[in-house]
This record gives sequence, structure tokens and C-alpha cells, in this order.
Amino acid sequence: MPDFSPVDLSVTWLGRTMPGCLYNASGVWCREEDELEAVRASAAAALISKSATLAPREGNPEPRYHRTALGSINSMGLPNRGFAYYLDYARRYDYACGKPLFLSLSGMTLEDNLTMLRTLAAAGLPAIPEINLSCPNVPGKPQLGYDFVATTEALNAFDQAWPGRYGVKLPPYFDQAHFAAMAEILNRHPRLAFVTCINSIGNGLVVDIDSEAVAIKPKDGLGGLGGDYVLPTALANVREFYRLLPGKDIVGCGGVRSGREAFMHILAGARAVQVGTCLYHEGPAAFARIAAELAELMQAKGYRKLDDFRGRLRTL
Ligand code: RRO
Repeated sequence: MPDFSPVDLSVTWLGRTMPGCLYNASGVWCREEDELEAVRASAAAALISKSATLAPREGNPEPRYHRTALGSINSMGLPNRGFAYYLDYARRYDYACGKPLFLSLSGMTLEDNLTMLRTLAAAGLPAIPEINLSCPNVPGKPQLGYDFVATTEALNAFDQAWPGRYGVKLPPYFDQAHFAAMAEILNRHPRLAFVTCINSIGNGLVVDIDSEAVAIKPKDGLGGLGGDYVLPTALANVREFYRLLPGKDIVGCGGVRSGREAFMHILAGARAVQVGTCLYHEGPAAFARIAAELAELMQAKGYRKLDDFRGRLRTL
């Protein structure tokens, strides 16, 4: 007898249940209110705003995003409406819709991040901060997540400024010693409830043979890679932090363009899955398609819910 019972894609974490496991990666379809509303109105199960700085920013000069056959390269440079804009959206957001709202914060200084966290705390909203430790595209500013001393200092300060649960967006790591060192730091913070792995792979270079030129203008062409290029690196980061951070949730981000990659992320240990490059190219209709593909794949494998296979990646 075939099993026609519906597949359940809902996710319970952070003290709440959301109706599915997919939402947007910060930076994509979330800089303006109408974009956030389009994600909310789609089959996405949550939404996150563009990384905010205290003051609005124009970002880097164009062209600053380029699509390739295998994904994308970007050096947006943190264009955003400023923290007050996203806080205002969070104040008006209908949390009863069941889709959690995450606010991505990426202050230009630690003090700016603390100011945003304190202001958000004072507002008393159910919005959850995801603090970006990994923007690769502000000229002259290294990615915080690659500086373990600065990350330690930042997390200690976040704990003082923010009373609730929060998450961080990490850059990709490429060495097991770095996974271990970062995990040891993250494990000192019980209210750090989730880590999002990964941000784009920073400072790649896409070259156009015809013009013999780089593809984007900022930083002489260097930019963060997304899409197919990053899937194995993203999966490795999800897997390693899933094993090294017991009690914390991992949000998978990187290379998800169908139900298959979403399944891989969850198998590696992801609680929820963000979609970046694919959302940029396809728009919010991507969420319904990917969710349907994931449900179909689960059905074919006899899984009814994500807990049936989350983290159960087999080794040989
Ligand atoms: O705005 C950007 O250039 C950007 C950010 Br803040 C980030 O975290 N990751 C990325 O690929 N681009």
C-alpha cells in the first residue's frame, strides 16, 4: 500500500514552530519592505532582513552582482536602509502569522552592533537577531569570524547587550582546527542558540574571457561566491558545527536550488535552510517549488518529518 499521508516540513526551534524549513538568506529579497512582504507572502516559513548597519548605506559601486553558470559573485558592500527601518518593520510585523522574523545585524563596529542589540531589546519584540560575523565585501574590513580573538570579545559583549536567544552568521571555514577553535568559542555562550553556515565564500574572482575583465567593479573584481560553487563547503560547515555544537541549532545556507540540496543540508544536521542565490535568480516562487521537491523526495524515501533524517548522514 503506498503511503499517502502528508509530509510534515514544519520546524520547532527557538521555542516556536514554523510552518516549513525554508527561508531567505539575508541579503536576498529583503532590503526593502515590499521584498520582505513578498517573502512573507510566499511559501517561505520565516524571513530575515538585509544585514543592517546603524546608518543607511548605499553600498559599493555597480556592477556589484554577477550571475554565472554555477552561481553568483557579489560585492554589494552592505547596502541597506539602516537599522531603524528594519526595526520599524519589526514593530509592525504580524508575528501571529506564524513565520518568525529574524533581523540580520552587521554593525560597522562592535559598539554599533551593541547599540542595535540594546535598541532591539528595549523594543521588546519577538524578532530574533542573527548577527553577521562574516560580511566579506566592505573594503578594508576583515571578516570578524576569521578573527577568533575579536569574535570572543564580540560574543561576550552580545551576551551583555541582548537578554534573549540569538544567532550568528558564520563565514565558511576550511580547516578542522578552525572548526574546533570556533566551536570552543561558540560553546561558551548558552544563549547563542543557532549558527547559520555559511556566508558566501569570500574574495573569489570571476573572469570574463571575451572582455578579459573581471565581472564586478568593487575590490578589483573580488567578491563572495554563492550557488553551486559553495554547496560542498556549506555542507561541510553544517556537518562539522552540528557535531561540535550540541544543543545549538545549525541553519544551512549555501547552494540550495532544489529539494535535493535542502535534503542534503538537513541530513548534514541543519534545523532550517536558507536560500540565497537561487532566490535572487528565481524570486520567492522558489520556496514553494523547493518545498514541494523536498516533500516529494521525503515521501519517496518514506520519511514523514524532518526529524526522521536530520543529522543522520552516514559515513563509510
Ligand atoms: O552586502 C554584502 O556585500 C554582503 C554581505 Br553584508 C554578506 O554578509 N555577504 C555577502 O555575500 N554580501
